[in-house]
Amino acid sequence: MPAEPNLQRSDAPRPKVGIVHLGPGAFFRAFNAPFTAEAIAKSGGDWGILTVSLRSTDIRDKLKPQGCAYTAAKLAPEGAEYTIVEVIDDVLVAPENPQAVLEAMADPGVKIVSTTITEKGYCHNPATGDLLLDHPDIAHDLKNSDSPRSAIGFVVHALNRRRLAGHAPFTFMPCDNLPNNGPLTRGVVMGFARALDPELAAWIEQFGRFPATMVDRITPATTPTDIAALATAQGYIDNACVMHEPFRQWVIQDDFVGDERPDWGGVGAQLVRDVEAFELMKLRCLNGTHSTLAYLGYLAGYETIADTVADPAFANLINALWKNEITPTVPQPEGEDLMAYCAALLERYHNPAIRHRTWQIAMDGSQKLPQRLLGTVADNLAAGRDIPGLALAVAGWMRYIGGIDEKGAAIDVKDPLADRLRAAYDSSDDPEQKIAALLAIDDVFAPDLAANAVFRNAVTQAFLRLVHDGAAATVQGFR
Ligand code: CS2
Repeated sequence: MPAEPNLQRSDAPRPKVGIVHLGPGAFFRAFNAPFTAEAIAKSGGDWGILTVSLRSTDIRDKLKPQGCAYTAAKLAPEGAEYTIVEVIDDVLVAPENPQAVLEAMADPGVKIVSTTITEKGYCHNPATGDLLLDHPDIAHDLKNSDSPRSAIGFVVHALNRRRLAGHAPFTFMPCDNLPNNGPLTRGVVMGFARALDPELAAWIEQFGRFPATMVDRITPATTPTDIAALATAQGYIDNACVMHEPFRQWVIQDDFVGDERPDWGGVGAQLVRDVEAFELMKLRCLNGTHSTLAYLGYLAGYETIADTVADPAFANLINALWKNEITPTVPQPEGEDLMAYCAALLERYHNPAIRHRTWQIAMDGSQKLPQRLLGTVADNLAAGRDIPGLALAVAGWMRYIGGIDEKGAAIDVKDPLADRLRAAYDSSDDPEQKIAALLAIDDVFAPDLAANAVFRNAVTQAFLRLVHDGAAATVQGFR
């Protein structure tokens, strides 16, 4: 049988580049890029995207042989739909040529720089939101204006080039799951700029724009099995394909330099004045329960989210979390119905066509917990409400980062703080001491939360149950 040919880009005209996007991972390819391609198809505009990998060559090596075209596969329980996306103009790998990246970002034709670099890419303290000036990449970038390593370093040095050349700044639009990501990003950019040059900082303060966004589409990492299934279905090999759920929601604060942006609103994005309530709803209702299912589901031996929620005890746990502990802390955003939103989430988690691994979501918990679970904990404590489900989720994370599963096998814990977390976990055999050592890590736990006796006690009790009974039985017994 002949092998399938590789996907090739069509010869449709290419839009000029108007966006530089840092982080061309699966989420960007399943979400931002198709939205932008649709906006161009509907309303035109020079909004081609130059993407930049900040570290690995992997995505460039997959996309370039295909002319940067790739397939986005929409996987519904009743079947798949495939779209070939042709909006990426090129992929640069920053460490190979940081100058080329800076030049691209400084080009006045580029109006927007956006990011999907995951939480840790912002080099901030997750508990406070402040830039980590002693982060090795930030310390490096403050001294090396021509060869930055971090996204923030690239953004500020490129903004400086634009200022010195007399151009307007680009809009910097973060698209990661961070609380209030616009103001947070403005804060880390300003922290860097102030440390670099007060005049530059004043210019960014005056002219810079940092729209907040809420982004949502479940997009598991692509596997070799996905590539093979696509080849069977479509008759070509696409090494850069992405698999995603049908649902998508993009809420964008309409605050762009010179009002210049693609017509995302024309293709379903919500352009609003205030994103914060949408972001809080999404981080707490979706990502909070996603992380809960990831840690406890992994410990219980479940490979994917769909497998985990197929266990009625886990579905019951997150239903109770939404009802009793999460939605009471979330103001209802305009046009949303919180309980309907959560019911739809459960449906989305059940989608059997989406194989989203618990291990993948469990990654980088130190960067995720504050906005997904701990803010919700703090609000409940302040209101005098109990936190049995949230405490169990936090205890599940603690058990997970301990690095040994319930059968005694090693867990491959991926987290920028993995070594610190493990050292704290291993610092004592006494569970209370262990938990005290973890709670003392103030990149994750704000000191007043760590000191709260109700919280400490609830987490300790849940942790003891997990160790004693295992995750499956503990979730089964959850009331
Ligand atoms: C997930 C998110 O990996 C994770 O931590 O919770 O990537 C989640 O799938 C998206 O935020 C959904 O929009």
